[in-house]
Amino acid sequence: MKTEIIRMLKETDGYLSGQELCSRLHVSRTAVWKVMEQLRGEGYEIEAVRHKGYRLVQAADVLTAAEFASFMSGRQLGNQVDCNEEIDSTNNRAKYLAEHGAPEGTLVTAEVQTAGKGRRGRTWVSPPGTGAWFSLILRPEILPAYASMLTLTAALAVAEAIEDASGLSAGIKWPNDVVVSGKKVCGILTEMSAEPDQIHYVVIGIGINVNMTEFPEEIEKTATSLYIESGRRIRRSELIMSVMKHMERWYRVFLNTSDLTGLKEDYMARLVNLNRQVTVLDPRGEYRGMCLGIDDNGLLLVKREDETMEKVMSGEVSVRGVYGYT
Ligand code: BT5
Repeated sequence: MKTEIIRMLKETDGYLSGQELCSRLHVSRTAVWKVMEQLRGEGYEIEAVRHKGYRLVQAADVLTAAEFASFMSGRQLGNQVDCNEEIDSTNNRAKYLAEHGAPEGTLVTAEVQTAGKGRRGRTWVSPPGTGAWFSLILRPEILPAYASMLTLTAALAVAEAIEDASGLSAGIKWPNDVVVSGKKVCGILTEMSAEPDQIHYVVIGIGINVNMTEFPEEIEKTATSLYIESGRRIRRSELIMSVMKHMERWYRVFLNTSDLTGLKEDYMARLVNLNRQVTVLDPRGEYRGMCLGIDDNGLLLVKREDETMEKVMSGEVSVRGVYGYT
């Protein structure tokens, strides 16, 4: 009933009469009033006027199952949500749920992560209440070798969702960073369980700096948040569900061909490395070159200074701009 009430309040322009709520939900006025009190307690600003009814002044910035469900309309991704207050890492929780049969589309969120993970053992800074730290379980019927392309697919979905929610223009630093004004606003960590020819599940972990006002010293120069860039606070649940919406679209496009043919153009349009000098931090030897985009499999095309072409795989290397982070 809570979800229904949130949804009805959001859909109504003006006041929603108590009478209508009671008859649509088949419950008493007292029951409706109790839910309204509960929602107020969670931070929803709801106005109640005699003879008019209830009006949602402002939804709360909460990550609850009812709030997420109020956005759903027949979509697959995000149709089941596991909301956590404090957790080591939403990726770990998602992997646990996937091992125990959680279906494709299950979304795991947390207010705070105590051991947020980046790639290759790095740390992801995930303070309480201000970021969107979440993981999505997918079970694609593709070869395991193709799974890394899902990171690029997710980066595109996140960039679009950020633009929708904040109006900021969001670029992508290959393969897994979303950047605003040259700084990292989101990182993506894809993990998978598979046999040589079959995927059991893929977990896509996404961390977006939403309402943070400051960062620890070690990332201060390279990290930013949507709030810092736009001056506006953004409701995290809305942003996360927007990522689900965009991801749903691009995931289908990806599955059609099992490669990036259908989304390469949109990805490249946001690629901040494009036509720029990059340094490829290859463990076998660092080199410089000009970034010419990505191929259909998401490999980065780099023309070395001696004119030879390299196809860079995301698992092996990091790419840096020659003059800084991007
Ligand atoms: C990433 O790794 O960018 C992947 C981050 C994925 C985080 C999400 S949150 C939900 C889910 N659960 C998890 O445990 N993880 C995922 P990488 O490309 O390795 O970048 C890590 C580097 O980014 C660090 O070494 C820092 O330099 C920097 N960094 C750490 N926290 C940051 C933050 N909040 N914002 C910007 N940069 C950060």
